[in-house]
Amino acid sequence: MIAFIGIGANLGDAQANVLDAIARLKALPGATLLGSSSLYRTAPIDSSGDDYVNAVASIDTTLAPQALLEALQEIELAHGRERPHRNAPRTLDLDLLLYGDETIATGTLSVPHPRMHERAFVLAPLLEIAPSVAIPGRGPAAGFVPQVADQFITRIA
Ligand code: PH2
Ligand code: MG
Ligand code: MG
Repeated sequence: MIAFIGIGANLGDAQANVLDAIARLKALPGATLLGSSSLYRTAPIDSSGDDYVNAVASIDTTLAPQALLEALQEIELAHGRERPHRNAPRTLDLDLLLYGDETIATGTLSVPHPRMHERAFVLAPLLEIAPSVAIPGRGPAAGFVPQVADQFITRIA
């Protein structure tokens, strides 16, 4: 299955954390890294603290969605991720954005990520590596770009 992972950080050395997350996805058993976007500096959306560093990676994986989610959470924990409150600043956040064209709604997992189409920090890196990708139930991701044009985002690397 082709899956897309959103990567974000705004605590510690955010850029290093994002790059390390990509390296860990590359090394993840049961997954092959297909691509990774540039890194972007982005203003916090519904969140406090410093600007974020964001990126998106694509993998080809045999892991089931829940197993993939748990693997992503292990990588977050390896970076000392703490969750003092919702949308708190974080050393590393890995979100399962898309899992093939599946729609998943369980207690722990919502795929497609319910707010991905409202966020430039997801859409810009996602479209960089997958220009024609569609969000199940919503349509082509590119169609949402005009609605996020007011969100600050700049490519850094
Ligand atoms: N993640 C959030 C909330 N707000 N803002 C930016 N710029 N980047 C993020 O990754 C981000 C956010 C919740 O995960
Ligand atoms: Mg997130
Ligand atoms: Mg998350």
